[in-house]
Amino acid sequence: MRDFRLYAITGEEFHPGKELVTVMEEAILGGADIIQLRDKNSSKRELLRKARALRELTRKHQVTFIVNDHIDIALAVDADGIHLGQDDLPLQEARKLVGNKIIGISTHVIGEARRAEAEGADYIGVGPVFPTKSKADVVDPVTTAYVREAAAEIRIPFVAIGGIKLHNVDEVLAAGASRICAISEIVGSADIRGTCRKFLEKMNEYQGG
Ligand code: TZP
Ligand code: MG
Repeated sequence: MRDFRLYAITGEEFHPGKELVTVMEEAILGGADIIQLRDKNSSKRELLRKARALRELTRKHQVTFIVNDHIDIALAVDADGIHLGQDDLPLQEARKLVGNKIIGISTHVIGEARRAEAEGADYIGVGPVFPTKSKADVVDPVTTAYVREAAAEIRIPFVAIGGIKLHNVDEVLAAGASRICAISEIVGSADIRGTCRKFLEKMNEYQGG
């Protein structure tokens, strides 16, 4: 897959009164290079409409577009890939459906990361690093200890996620993450572009970019 650094996920509850596409375009203009449609509430028709709009946006800006959970929607709009959790369709089954599209897998412990890598995931999520209000199912924060483990061992790209803010991202970068994902800190920001740029500046500090 095309590599990425700043992963922005949709979270419409964090930007009441602002359009989804406008918000995600701001993130892209700030430097987000991969966008995920994550929406646990909409109907299939509504999801399809949003996915089409975001596919158009991400094509225009040539950034990667991932759909969370819904393989059918990802295929319908020709997204670049899908993102699946530990309770979603298993990776090997998903692979049969999506062919060589990107498959990302959420992981919470190193064993899940190892399995995802062995089964051919294109990238993994590592988190939630910190407490987060953006995820309904209760998973205890994995802390930066898991980021360190992933950095030491996992060879496919991994992205740190969960409660990551401008004020704590240094800890995550110091633990070895080179890709960062956020929902609320990005889409809930009054200055989305500026927030994304600041994330990237911090990443550059650690990575000598
Ligand atoms: N997976 C692990 S944590 C999380 C997801 C989808 C939510 C991250 O949201 P936020 O607002 O960046 O904490
Ligand atoms: Mg899922």
